[in-house]
Amino acid sequence: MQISKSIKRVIYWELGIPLALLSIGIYHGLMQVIYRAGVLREAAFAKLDYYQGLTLHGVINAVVLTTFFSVAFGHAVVAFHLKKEPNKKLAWISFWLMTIGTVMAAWAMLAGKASVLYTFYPPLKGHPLFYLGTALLIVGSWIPLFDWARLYREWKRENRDQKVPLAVLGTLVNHIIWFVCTLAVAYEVLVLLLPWAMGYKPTVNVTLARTLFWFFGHALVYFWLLPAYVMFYNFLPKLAGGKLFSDTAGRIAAFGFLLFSIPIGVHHQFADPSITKGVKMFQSILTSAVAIPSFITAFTIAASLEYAGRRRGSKGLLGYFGKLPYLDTSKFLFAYLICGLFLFIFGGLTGLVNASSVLNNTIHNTAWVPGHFHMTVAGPVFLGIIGMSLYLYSKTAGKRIFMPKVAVIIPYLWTIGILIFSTGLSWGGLIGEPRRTNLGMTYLNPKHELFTPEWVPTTMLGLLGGIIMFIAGMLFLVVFFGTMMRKSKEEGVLEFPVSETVHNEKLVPLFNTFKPWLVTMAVVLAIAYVPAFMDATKNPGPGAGAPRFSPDNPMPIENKSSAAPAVKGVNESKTVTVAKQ
Ligand code: HAS
Repeated sequence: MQISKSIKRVIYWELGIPLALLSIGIYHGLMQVIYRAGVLREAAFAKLDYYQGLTLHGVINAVVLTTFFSVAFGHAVVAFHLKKEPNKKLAWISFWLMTIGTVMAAWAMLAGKASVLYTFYPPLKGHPLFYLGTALLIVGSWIPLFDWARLYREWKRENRDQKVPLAVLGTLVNHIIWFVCTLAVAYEVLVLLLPWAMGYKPTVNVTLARTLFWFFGHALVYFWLLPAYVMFYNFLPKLAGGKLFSDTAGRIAAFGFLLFSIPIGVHHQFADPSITKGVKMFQSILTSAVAIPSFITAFTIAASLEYAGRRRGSKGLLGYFGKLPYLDTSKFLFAYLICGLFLFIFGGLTGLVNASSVLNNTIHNTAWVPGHFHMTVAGPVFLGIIGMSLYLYSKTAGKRIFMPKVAVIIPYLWTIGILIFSTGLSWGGLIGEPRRTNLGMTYLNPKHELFTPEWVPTTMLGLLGGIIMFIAGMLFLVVFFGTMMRKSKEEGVLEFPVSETVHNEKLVPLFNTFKPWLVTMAVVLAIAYVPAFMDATKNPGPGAGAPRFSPDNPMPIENKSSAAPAVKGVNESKTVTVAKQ
């Protein structure tokens, strides 16, 4: 199908800007493993401090790239499947809000005024422009949902007896989750953090801020994941040479995420004393429930791949794995998606370990956690994003891929890198290696009294994996921007490799409408979160809350020279430890 130049352009900018920023993001990923392995034993390199680099790494890779991509991919999916174009004016307003917000936050981070990591936990204080920029990025990404919902309603009126295309259903579910969960972080930023960061309020309730953040924070990971799920269900079976095993399974999975993505954020706060045991227990159980849509996906996609393999002549129980188009340059997207799925097996299993409040005590705030999330967000999510960005751009621009053989090898190289890197981090985490720590300054410095030799092999594995990932990432940027610089060889079209289904399943009205799911979502949210917010409001910690701290000083900002804490009852050194972790 053809789309207007204006919508094409908005999509290109939304793919291109975050991918250009990715060069900064992956450079700081490489610096992380270098610092942590003790190769560098300094607090800063090239005038960029360790926490500044880690903030840039997290915010660019996990927030900016994912948000821009989800909006661009959403425009393409909705336009293609509903055969209706998004409103151009709204698409550009959304783009500009997201871009201005990104520039504001990027300035604050690059100037070293917001080294507060992507979780921006108080009492670490960032520059107000960092918070405002993040808020603008979020508000910009809300706009398309309302426009797509309008197109969806129009389409429904015109196609009363038809199933809503699964890809559109997944995209709408994703942006509804995003809209609801970001309301909490918008409140945190605008009502709690901004007035405090600007000095209008002396203290902030740290527990409440963290609870609001994680209301958003865990749903955020499914906002990252769902575009990849849209690709797994709708495109992967066709790329593999087969069909989707069950479309209904995809619908159940999508609505399952709608119910269970948000009311589980407290599983990031199992160690927070202000939240009571009952709330933690309830959200721990719901966390197990959120794994169900992923288990459904694992079996449905495995069955779809088996179907494809058998069509290609495979024999035996697992013979189909040998018949898939792993290195076919004309179907390079397959390589990105299958590698992501493979990594997600380990990402999912480590997630289930985290979800148990008992096991969580062992791994919380250790290197195990980045070990887990690099096999999820840097696995299916990142590979889906870069693979689809290249696919979408080359198709709609009518350009051939630059270095196609390299393009198809990149995801395998990346997967090898992640497997080595995450093995190092997970192993290190199990023997106490902390996350978010510049280990080269102390624990990995043989001259320091805290030197811990057990962490030498684990951080060396991290370093080796990190270098391989860096090479794969840079190669991708060469391929993507090399493709951009090529001349168009044919007319560009918006086209996806849409899979047919194996069975012609009946339309089940419950899985073709949003209303009952939205009501249930509201009820589950209220049950899970009203008690959590009551806990957080009742127990703000010592004093009325925490004053402002900068990452480089254990004293509150208001009272730099004095040994006494600025606010009665606040133990400043403890507060800083909590904030960094
Ligand atoms: Fe998580 C922490 C629990 C999924 C990301 N998670 C994090 C953090 C991030 C993150 C970024 O309960 C750190 C946040 C921070 O900075 O503090 N997570 C889970 C659970 C799941 C889960 C239960 N996480 C994700 C996804 C992420 C992500 C997805 C990003 C996209 N996570 C936790 C918990 C913590 C946590 C605690 C807090 C830890 C702490 O203490 O700080 C589940 O959704 C996972 C379910 C997944 C599965 C896997 C299904 C497998 C599939 C693949 C099949 C493969 C096939 C192909 C068919 C059950 C679908 C085979 C092909 C071949 C070639 C073999």
